[in-house]
Amino acid sequence: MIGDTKVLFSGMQATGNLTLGNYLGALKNWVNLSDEYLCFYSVVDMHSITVRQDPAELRKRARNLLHLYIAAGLDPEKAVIYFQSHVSGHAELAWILNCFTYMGELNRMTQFKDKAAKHADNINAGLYTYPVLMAADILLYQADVVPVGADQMQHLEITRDIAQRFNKIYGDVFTIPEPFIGKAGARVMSLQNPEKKMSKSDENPNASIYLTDDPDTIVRKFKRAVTDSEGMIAYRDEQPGVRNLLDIYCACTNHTPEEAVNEFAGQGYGTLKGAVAESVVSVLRPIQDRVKELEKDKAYIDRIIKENAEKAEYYANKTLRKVKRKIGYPDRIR
Ligand code: ATP
Ligand code: LTN
Repeated sequence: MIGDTKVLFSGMQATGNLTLGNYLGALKNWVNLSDEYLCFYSVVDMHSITVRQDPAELRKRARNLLHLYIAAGLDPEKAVIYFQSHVSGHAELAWILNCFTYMGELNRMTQFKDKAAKHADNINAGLYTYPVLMAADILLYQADVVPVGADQMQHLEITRDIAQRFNKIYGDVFTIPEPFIGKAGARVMSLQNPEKKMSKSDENPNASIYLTDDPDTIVRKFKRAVTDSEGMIAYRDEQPGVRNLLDIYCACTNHTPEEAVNEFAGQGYGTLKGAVAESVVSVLRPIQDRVKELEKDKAYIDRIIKENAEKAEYYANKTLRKVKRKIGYPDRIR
């Protein structure tokens, strides 16, 4: 809470190509929240280096992600859109919170287990304490709400546990954040294996729709999407592939599953796939066009980067000063 405005924080990693899952499950739900909340949307480049990155590539992707935030409809004059690495408070608070987090808690994190298995040659301490940096992101701004996909709930729970533990010792320092899960598109599944979530790190490019895919690619990927042999369009657990297509269609057209099932009643999977592809193309086209415009406007983007880093830093420092005093760091003499 800042004054009487509630604070919202969320972030996304600048690793890999963003997918339709990232858009429908996260970005899309962030739009239009800045009237109600003071919103912080970070490009979490510090989290990105928990896996090895090519420096030029990371720099480019981080900036692209900032463009995408704006192109998707976030207003950078209202919401604080910034790079995590520009505000050193994230690293400072993360260190402090590391000292209030148990290894037993971190050992339970499923994302760590998954990523450690995937990057067996580089299981670094940063990957292990990733959730603590995420807790620092959220607590640094005293966030009341955190929009995240279902896969990030465990990290939000550990954030709450760390904050409560800290508050119990030092008094009410941190706001305890609540999750905020959007309805539509909460979990977009892989087009090649509908039991698995669509993920930007999937090796099979046909499994994911990337936000940069052109219309032909989108149509082709949906044509190849895995369905089943039931030959009937229904919204049910037994047909995860078809259900995923219906979910995507609904998220793109704002229809309910019942409406969609009625619309496609008696039709074949080919018709459904064509309609889903078309709905996705019309959602992505304006975003892709806007990204192209923003890429040309370097001066504008530079100003946003500078001003928002300063804004974020101002709020971050307020919390940090309080935390440092509470834990007993000596006062700085100026
Ligand atoms: P990676 O494959 O590198 O783990 P990812 O595609 O799973 O990446 P993240 O960077 O972990 O994406 O997530 C960014 C945001 O997008 C998070 O809020 C996450 O919950 C959401 N998200 C990611 N994948 C999906 C999905 N398939 N459906 C809905 N939301 C998703
Ligand atoms: N771990 C998240 C990204 C992330 C985040 C955050 C999300 C980093 N810090 C703070 C919400 C709030 C992810 O991989 N999606």
